[in-house]
Amino acid sequence: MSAEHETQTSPIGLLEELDEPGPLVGILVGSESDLEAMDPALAELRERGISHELKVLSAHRNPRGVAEYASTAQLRGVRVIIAGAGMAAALPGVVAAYSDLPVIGVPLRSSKSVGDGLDALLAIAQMPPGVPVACVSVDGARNAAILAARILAQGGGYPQAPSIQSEQ
Ligand code: RP5
Repeated sequence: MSAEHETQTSPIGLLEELDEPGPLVGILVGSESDLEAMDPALAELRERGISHELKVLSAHRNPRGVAEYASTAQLRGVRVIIAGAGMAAALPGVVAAYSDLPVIGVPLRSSKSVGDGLDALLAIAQMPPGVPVACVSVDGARNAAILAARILAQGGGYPQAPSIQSEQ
């Protein structure tokens, strides 16, 4: 991976970002080429009046940027992350590795897909135990937004929370 793909944020820039309340839903995509396929998610959230933000962050081309976003999203008030990616779709899984927020992965079909998006579907669904990602259908952006809305509609917390450490 070459250095020019890395985005550097200064510690001061990060602190300033933490001061601003974030939207409830963070939508990430792995590439600008994914944006159109995520339009139904944005439309659904807009229609429901749910605040959201959209960022292009590639797990492979900008892993540091993804780690930074995922590890600070909850502090900014984000409560659900939707991540859409195609091909070797690592983005939702990497986000889930850096955040305790619920992550909904959207496998995307691209012109370079194997099996019409089967590559991304498997990459997103086949997460190892302890690092969960909810996976919707190929190009299922609208369902991801509906699921995010349902998660947001639930009350917070549960009694006797188990340890967040997963059993390996
Ligand atoms: C994935 O590779 C992206 O999510 C996208 O679906 C696919 C192709 O990306 P580009 O080469 O169009 O940037 O990481």
